[in-house]
Amino acid sequence: MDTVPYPITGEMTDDTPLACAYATLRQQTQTLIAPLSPEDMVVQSMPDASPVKWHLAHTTWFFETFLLKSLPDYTVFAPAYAFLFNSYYEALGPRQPRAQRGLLTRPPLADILAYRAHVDAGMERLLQSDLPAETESLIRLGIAHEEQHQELILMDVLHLLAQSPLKPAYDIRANPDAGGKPGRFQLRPGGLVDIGHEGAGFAFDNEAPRHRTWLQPFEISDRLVTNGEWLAFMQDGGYSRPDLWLSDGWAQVQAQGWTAPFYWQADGDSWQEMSLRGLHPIAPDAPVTHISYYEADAFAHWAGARLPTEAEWELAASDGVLDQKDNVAWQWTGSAYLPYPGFQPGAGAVGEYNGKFMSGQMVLRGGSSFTPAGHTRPTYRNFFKPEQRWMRAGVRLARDLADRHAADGHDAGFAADVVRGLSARQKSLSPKYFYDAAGSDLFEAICRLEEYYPTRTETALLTRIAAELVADIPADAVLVEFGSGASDKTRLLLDAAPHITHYVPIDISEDALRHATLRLKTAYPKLSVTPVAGDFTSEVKLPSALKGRPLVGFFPGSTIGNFTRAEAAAFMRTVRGLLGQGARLILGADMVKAEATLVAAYDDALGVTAQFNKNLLVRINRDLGGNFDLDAFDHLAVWNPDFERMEMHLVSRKDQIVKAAGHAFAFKAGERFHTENSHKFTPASLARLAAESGWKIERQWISPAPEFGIFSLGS
Ligand code: SAH
Ligand code: AVI
Repeated sequence: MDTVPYPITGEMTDDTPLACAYATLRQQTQTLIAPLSPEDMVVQSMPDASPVKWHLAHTTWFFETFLLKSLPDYTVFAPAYAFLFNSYYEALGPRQPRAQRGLLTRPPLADILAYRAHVDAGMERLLQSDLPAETESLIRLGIAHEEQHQELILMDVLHLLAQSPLKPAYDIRANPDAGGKPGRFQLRPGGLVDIGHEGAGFAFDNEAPRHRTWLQPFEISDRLVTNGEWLAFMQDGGYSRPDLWLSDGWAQVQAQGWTAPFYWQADGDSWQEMSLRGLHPIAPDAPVTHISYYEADAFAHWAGARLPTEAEWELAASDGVLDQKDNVAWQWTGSAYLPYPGFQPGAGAVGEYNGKFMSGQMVLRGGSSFTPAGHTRPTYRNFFKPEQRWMRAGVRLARDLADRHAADGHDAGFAADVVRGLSARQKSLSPKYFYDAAGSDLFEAICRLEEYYPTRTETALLTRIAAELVADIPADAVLVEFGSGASDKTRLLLDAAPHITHYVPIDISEDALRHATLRLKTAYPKLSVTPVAGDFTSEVKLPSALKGRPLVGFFPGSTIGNFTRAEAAAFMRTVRGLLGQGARLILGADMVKAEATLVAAYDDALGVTAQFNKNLLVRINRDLGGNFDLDAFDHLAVWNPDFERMEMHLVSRKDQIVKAAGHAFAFKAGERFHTENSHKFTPASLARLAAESGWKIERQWISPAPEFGIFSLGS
């Protein structure tokens, strides 16, 4: 049999002439069933799914009933079909019970195809006449209705084929879902916004009226949750921890024995997934699909986030900040499916289309790879029961701003520090504020720069000495990392010391921490990872479950250089107290070297470091209502020989007044806003620092130029 690719291309719009739209629609349905055998089209695999033959007849019945039946020149094809193919319209009389649609072996498929041709002929005649607007809208509704059934056909066929031990493909050429880019939470200011459909184009009745609603500021992920992330959730006991689940969801987990998404199937230690292409290994970067609302909600809870409301989703979609908006999977929202204020269902039997389902269901937004092209829109409200899983549903995360503040643990102080820092004679701010989500990404980009030698040099050194470095780490040790960022260097230690069983990354950047944790959990399934989000200069508490285990501190990257000498000593004392008597600390510190090498590392040719520096202004503008003009400041990197440190500044290009955090600050032309120190060390200055803070240098390794040092300290 010839197969055809899906989804159906040849997008139809509101401007497509009606007769053409109708003919295209009906042809597209025929195309969709081409890969199926007559047997495939009769079976009903569960009460929620209908046989394809029934879909073919029901969509035809819709046009016959609502448009043709009352016309003088139309003959009803078969009066019995009114009972067989009515779906749920009470006003149109009794019908075949939904769960028994699969018992309709008669009429045979050939009769249904003849029924379609008969109705198509009637519709063609109707479409040739001059139609009142009301009839045109009913035809548009019939078209949108059959498009919905085109998606249902794919959902139901997938469910049917998944029941077969042969796991057959509907179409081996069906497109796999592409993985997204790493993804980021997009901050949306919210406020008084309008949502819902308005205007001339087609929309279902449930999308109107457009109305005003209030949104607190929020953050929404620009991509969908991936299979890899879902795997991490599962490995962290996602399906066995009642604390993550809604009560009804937990009841479903137990009653249905859920341990993975609907179409996942264990294959030894890994997982396979049934799709329209048949059974295949899951792709970690592809979005997770076929999960219930309950699972989506539990995942969000586990990830320290929540599902977006439908209004948040619609606003973000209209603002163009969402990737994978409508081409992979419908996205569960946290909104119950309810009428909008002022909602009026259509008159007559079609009034039953949407309105009567407004209880006990949740809204999904977007569209999926099963949705016909052009069918959906940003105001579209799909809805399903929270336990249903056979639809192509996925997850997009959202967060309250308050969560982010609480998790970062420093935002309450951000405004105060900015006001204090910009009010001082020498304007300055702690470099810890560089690391919002964008700042963390920019830092990672810096690490890949030709001129930024520290990352490359330290990584090479760690690789070379890893075995010696971990030689005396005891079994069952806990590795505690300060300023862990992407946790890339950590892997060198973990690979050399598989007997490290616990890892505690501490970082102020909640986004960096979340990404690193997910990646590490996937790469080291046996490692227990307990991230701690917060400022390591304030009081850090280690997870109490780890008490009594041997602790090893890890502080790479020369982040120690970002403290002043006094702060560095105080920090090292705090770390000693935290790790306890007998602990070890592996410290990475950049060494003093030629000024030209240093300046180039902090003022790269591509301007990435300048962007990192200016991101501080972006952050003040966004989080503190600032109005910094990025073009009115220059990035400056200078070597300060007196303090043996690189300094970063933002230099005002002109006299200007800038507002932030409800205050106004004056900048003179040429005035410097000091944003970072990066102290460089010598063996002697590091020995002094260790001695001042109660540590002993037990071993040290210093790379050949560009010199970078690794110090193994004991207490
Ligand atoms: N260790 C990594 C990352 C170094 S970048 C490496 O060597 O490549 C510095 C990291 O420290 C960033 O991830 C930043 O978010 C974090 N950081 C900076 N100041 C911090 C603070 N006060 N508390 C906790 N983390 C901080
Ligand atoms: C994180 N820290 C050690 C980096 C440094 O080199 O001081 C941050 C950085 N600033 C500019 N480039 C990189």
